[in-house]
This record gives sequence, C-alpha cells and structure tokens, in this order.
Amino acid sequence: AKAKLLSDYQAPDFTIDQIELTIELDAENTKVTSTLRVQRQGKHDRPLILDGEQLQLQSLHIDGQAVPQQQYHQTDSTLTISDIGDELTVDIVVTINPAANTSLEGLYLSDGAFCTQCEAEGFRKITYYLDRPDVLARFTTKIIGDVEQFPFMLSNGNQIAKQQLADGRTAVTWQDPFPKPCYLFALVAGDFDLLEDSFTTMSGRDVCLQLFVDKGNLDRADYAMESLKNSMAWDEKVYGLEYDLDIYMVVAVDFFNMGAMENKGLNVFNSKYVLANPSSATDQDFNGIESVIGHEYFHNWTGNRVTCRDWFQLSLKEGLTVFRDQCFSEDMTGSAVNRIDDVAIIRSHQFAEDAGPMAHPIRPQSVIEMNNFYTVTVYNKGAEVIRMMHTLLGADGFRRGMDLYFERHDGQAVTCDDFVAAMEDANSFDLSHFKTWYQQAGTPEVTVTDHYDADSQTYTLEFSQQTPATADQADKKATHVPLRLGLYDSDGAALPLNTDSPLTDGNVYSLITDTDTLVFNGVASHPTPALLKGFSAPIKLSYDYSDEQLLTLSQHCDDGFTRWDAMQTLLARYIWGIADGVINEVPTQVIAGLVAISQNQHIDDALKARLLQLPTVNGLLNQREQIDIHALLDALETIRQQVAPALHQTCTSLYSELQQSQYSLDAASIAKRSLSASCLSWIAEANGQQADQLCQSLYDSSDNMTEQLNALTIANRFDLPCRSSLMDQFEQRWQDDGLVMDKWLNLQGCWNSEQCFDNLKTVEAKPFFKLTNPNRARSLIAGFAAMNYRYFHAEDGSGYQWLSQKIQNLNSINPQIAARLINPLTQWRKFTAPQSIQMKACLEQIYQLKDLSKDLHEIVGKSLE
Ligand code: BAL
Ligand code: ZN
Repeated sequence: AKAKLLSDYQAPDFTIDQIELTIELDAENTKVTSTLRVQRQGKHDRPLILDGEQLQLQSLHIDGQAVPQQQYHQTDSTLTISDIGDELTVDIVVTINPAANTSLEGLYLSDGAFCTQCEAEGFRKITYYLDRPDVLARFTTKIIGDVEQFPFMLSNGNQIAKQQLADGRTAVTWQDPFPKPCYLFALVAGDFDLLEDSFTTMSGRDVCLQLFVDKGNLDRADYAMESLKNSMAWDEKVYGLEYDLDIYMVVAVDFFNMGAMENKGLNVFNSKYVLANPSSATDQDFNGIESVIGHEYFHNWTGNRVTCRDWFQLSLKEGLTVFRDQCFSEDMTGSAVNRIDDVAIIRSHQFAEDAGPMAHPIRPQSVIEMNNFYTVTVYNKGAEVIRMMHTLLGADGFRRGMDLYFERHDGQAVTCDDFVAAMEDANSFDLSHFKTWYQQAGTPEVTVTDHYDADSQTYTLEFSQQTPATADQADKKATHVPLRLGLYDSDGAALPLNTDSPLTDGNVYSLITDTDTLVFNGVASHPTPALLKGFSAPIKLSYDYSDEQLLTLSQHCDDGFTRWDAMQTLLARYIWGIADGVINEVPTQVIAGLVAISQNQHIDDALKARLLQLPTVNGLLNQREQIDIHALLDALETIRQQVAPALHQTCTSLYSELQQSQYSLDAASIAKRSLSASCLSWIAEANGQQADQLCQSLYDSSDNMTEQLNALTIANRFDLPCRSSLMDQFEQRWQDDGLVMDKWLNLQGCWNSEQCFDNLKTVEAKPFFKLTNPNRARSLIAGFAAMNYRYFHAEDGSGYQWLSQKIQNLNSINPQIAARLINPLTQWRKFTAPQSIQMKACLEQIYQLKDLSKDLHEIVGKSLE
C-alpha cells in the first residue's frame, strides 16, 4: 500500500450535497440504495471516482438511465464513472454482508444489533461514495427491517416518517438537517432498553436525551445520562455552545473498536463507556464514562459543526476535544490529580510513540492506514498543544479565539492552520513559531542550569532546548515552549518573581530559541526552581536538583503536578541507580520523605495516593535507551522492599482510618478509596500475611467494585494466598457479564506468577473470552503484553511468541485491534539482547504473513526499518 501525503492534498473534483439512503436490513445480504446529488467542482473533465470496498454492485444509474458497462470501471476500492455532466443524480444499489464483517468498520452486527462505525473510512464499506471529510452532504436515511426484531431503527437527525410496508416490514426515515461528511453517518437497529431524559438549552429549547442499552442494563445507565447533561451545561457555560438538534441519542454496544463515536445526533458507544453502577464498575470506570460522554458531546461543535478538511488534520478535532474533555473533568471533580493522570499518559505512552518507529507530529505528514493515526500523539499530545495555546493566551483570550473560529468556520471542513489563525487573529498574538508543534514529531528536551549571585541578589536560569531526531524526521528546529515557573525558598515558600524579561499571566516564560537566559532580581538566597508547573509543555525537562530540593518541592510546592513530579524524579533516580548497580540502597532521607508525605495531614487524599506511588515501568522505559528490563524490574522490587517497612505502620493506620461505612461517588470518597489502595499495596509489600487478610476481608465486606477490584489487584500483584479463591468467586458472580469479566481477564493477563503464562491457555478457552470482541481481546492480551513485564519479557521468548500468535489471528479478524495490540513488540529497540532480538524475530515472522492487513503492514514495516 502506498502512503498518502499531506502535501498532496487536493480539493475534491466533485462534491455531493445530498444523499438519500435506503438500507434494507438483512444479516448476510443488506441492500443499500443511494441517490447522490453530485456536482462537478471547477472546470475539468476528470471522471467521478467513488470509494467503495467489499461491496457487490447491483445497479448503477445516472439521471435515471442505466450506466452502460463501458462507462464505468470497478476496482477493489473504487468505482470510476466517466463521460458525465457537471450536475447529475447517481443511483447506486449495492449489497453487503454485515454478519461477515468482523473488522467492525462499516455496517456490522454487535450481538444481533446492527450498528455502524464510519470514521475514518468505513462508509465506503456501506456504499460507493466520496469518502472524504471535505465532502459535506445532507443525509436522509430510510431503514427497512422487521420491527419485532428491531424495535429501534435509528439514524442521524430527526425521525420524519415511519411506515408499515406491504410485505410486513417497517420503514423508518431519518433526516439530518446539518450537512456532514459521511464519517459522521450512523445507523443502529436493535432491541434495547431505553433511558430517556431531557435538557433545556440556554436559549430555552428542550432536547430529548435517549440512552439505549442492552436489555436488562437500565440500572447501569444513570451515570452516563447525568454526565451528558453536565457536558451540555458545561459547554454552554464555558464556551457558550448550545446543542443544535431536538434529539441526542447514545447507543451502547458490546463490539466496538474505539471508545465511542460522535456521529451527529447518534453517538455509538463502546458499552464500557456507558454502563456502570457501583457494584459493577470502579471509580476509574465512572471517570472514564464522564470523560468519554463529555468528549463525544463536545465533538458536536469541535468536530461536527466544524470538521476536518482531510484526515491529516485529525488533531484539529481530537486534540481540541480531548483538551475540552480534560477541562470538563477537572471542573467536575475539582481535583488537581486529573492533571497528574493526564501527564502520566503522555509520559508513559506518548513519549514512547515519539521515540518509536511510528513517531509522527500531531498533524502527520504521511499516512498509509488512517486507522493507525488515532494515536496518543494526535489525541493527547494534540490536547497538550491546545493547552499550551490556552496557557499563552489565557482563558479569556482562548475563548475569543474559539468564538472567532466558529464565526469563521461553522459548517466548514478546515485545517489546523485555520484554528491557529483564529487564535492569533482574535488575540493579535503571533503563533507562527509555535506552529512547529504541528510539524515536528519528537519530545523536546529542555535543559536548565542556574547560577545564584549573592552580592547582586540575582538568580539566573540558563535554558537550552533540543529535540532528538525521530524515525520520521532527522532535523529539528527549536520550538515555542511555555514554561510556568516558580521559585521557592528552603522552607518551600513561594518567592515573588522579579524579572525584566516578559512573563505572561501565571508566570509563564516562553523559551523560543535554542538557548536563552532569564535573570531574577531581589532574590535573597539560592532558591529552588519549579520549571514546568502544571506540566506547561509536553517536554522532558532536566535540571540537576539535589535530593533536598526535590523533597522540598514534593512536600511544599503550591502546584500538585510539581509535587508529584519531584517525588517521581527522586524515586526514579534511585531506581536507576540500583538497576545500574551504582548503589544498593535508597538513602534514608528519601524514605523519610515518603513517610513524611504519608503522615502529612495537609495533603489531600487523592494527591497523597499519587505521591506514594512509584514511577511506572512504562514511564521509566521512556527515560533511557537500551534497557535491561529484568534489571529494571529487579530494581523496582528492591526499592519497594526497602521503602515498605518504613511506610508499613502509617499505611496500616491510614488504611483503617480510610475505611468508609457507606459507598459514595463524590470526589472525597473516591480519593479515600484511591489512597486506601496505595496503602494496601505498601502493606502487601511489607507483610503478605496481613495483606492477605485485608484483601480477603475487603473483598468479602465491600459492596462496590472499586474496593473489590482493589483487593483483587493487590492479591494478584503479590500473588497472595487468597488470590485463587477471590478470582473464582469473581468468576462465579460475573461470568455472564463480559464487560465485568474484562477486569478478571486483565488480572489473569498481569498475574505476577510463574503460572501466568500456562494459565493464559485456560483463560482463552473460557466461554466469555472472544477474540472477536475488542474489549475481551484487549483486556487479556494487553494485560499480559503491556502490563505483565516480567512474564511478557520471559527469557525464553515465549511471551513474545504468544502475542505474535494472537496478532496473527487478529490480522484477519480485526486489523485495527491487531495493529493496536502489537505495540509492545514494536518497542523492541528499547531493550537489550536477547529480548530485542526475539521481539524483532516475531515482527519479521508477522511481516511475512500472506494476507497481512494494511494496518499491520504499516506498523510492522516501520518497526523493522
Ligand atoms: N472520533 C473517534 C472517536 C473519538 O475520538 O471521539
Ligand atoms: Zn474524539
């Protein structure tokens, strides 16, 4: 397959401004009739080339006349029609086989219900069309089916007709008044339970809200509905953006590749991001629902009303919408730890992508399979780039930019440049240099040195920046890095920042050149600097902190992220020291620092839970090259064993203080459960027998999934004696509920036991495990390959071969999921031999597959380059 280049973009030769679809549902033989109103764009005599894959063409008419065979030509991905006029009506009839569609792209069956996924290029599996986001049409969709089997037949917009047909079938017609690209088309037909509610918009319009869930799941739908109403209110309050249709539907399905999809007026969701009640879902699940419901709702403006010109611009809508959902979640929970959790994703996953074979800028320049670019770079780094603009312009300036963006571009398909131009023009702020973030892959590294002059009471910071070469680009330019600064005295008190250099609101300094110097005046003693407060840029920052300075920041800094970051930096320093064999022991003052945090009553529980966590393996892997994974895992083990005895007593008493008699989902209660899990894990490290009892009794006495899963997770991680019976009890209780069993599958995958690998075969044979279901596949496979470092990286290479086999199976079932789950193998260059050699050999084997999908071909090919 050939790469498409951003630089080759050309406006479409034809547009379609209206489409009438009739879809006659049949599991194996669905008939799709479409009537397209087509117009030539500009003066040219090129043919009309429609996209289409896996379609059986039944008939083709132009302006009512059958098109003779010599006038059209089919390939496996196109239908070309020549010798046509400037304005024409094209009637196309195709048949498709939804039951055979395991790729879950286009029209497919999810447990008996029909549903669609069209982004990015799935509509071409439904009918021939100009499947590109800059062709916007008004859709009218008639769905014909058996109403007994499919009481709900849904599509975008408003239902305008429902008729009983002579043959007993029912036809339901929907019309979407907003022109849209076909990636936002959706159809759902099935039997569901329905939760209804309403929302009155700021202009007083009533919107009907409908949430469709599998039969029997209504008791798990309330939180999603609440989150939807909160999202609608939030977007009005923060951005003045109101919902624009009279109905908003959300359907939860079990078979879904992504988290959810923002189809106009008819979101289709992975049931993981809808269904939750306290007994079946964890606090983290509830958070995920709030953020994904928010995310898809926010897309109605940032994505649907203003969409992307081409798929290279994906971050236009995704980076912006992730930023919006992050802010929404922060406002809902009012907690500083949201930021820490967002940063942890960047550091553990995005930095790895930047350093790996698939490195790409947030606006990629070259794509083989678009599905491979729904990445943590486009989404989460994209959100960081939007956040930096927010930081530079301030909340009011950012809002002015958003207002101008909608004023200029409502109803259009635009580019990231258009977005940045609106931000610039609304604020008279030059972002031309800042736009490097859209062009360059890679994680900028900023190094800071300092100098204190007691005589003049000046404190000087010297900055330099450099971005290492990435797989896709060798040469890098300096970029615009906003650094939110703070200076602290030895007690951790914040000092005023007096400098002649310009700092924007909130003490933000812009590093623009390769090197720069910043001088502070009136500084009474050598301060401790905080250089990246709130993680104001997605960079790696290095400054040679002393242990004491890091301890001071972690104890006292007024920024939650900086506190956490200081502790992580300090711990990572000693983990690497031990892994390298340079030291054997963590210094007592570091251990004392952790103990002090555990005993500090002024730190809120949620932050304390994060401060007491060791750096993650993934995060550590991104700090070095050529890693001996087993030495690193051993070092983590050592540090845990050295720290645990000191934390044991405080954690034991904290743990008992934190027990709650009643379950509640407010932020304070969630924080208590989170800290309680951190404490339990330190207790388990110090005293397995005590932890065994605590896990057993927590599991037995608790009425909520969060605590039960905390108990199970710790039993699983420390392979406690109670593990096996708790896992059995869990299976007994939930075996008929795939969504809940995902938690169990994930635990089996990351079981910290020598038996884990052999056990995988038993688990795969369970009736609730289905490789065809992305949630099931992900839970087990990623649980093992992305979370169980010790056994995935087993010396004999068995872990790699197991993953390789799963990928080969998934290659033909669901290429998108195969391409996501192969990720751990693509990181082979990170590791020393023999791991790197074994991992590479697995990739080479996969690359030889005869029917290798485009998705895997791109990723594996780049990994081996
Ligand atoms: N647009 C794909 C799913 C999402 O990001 O909302
Ligand atoms: Zn999105």
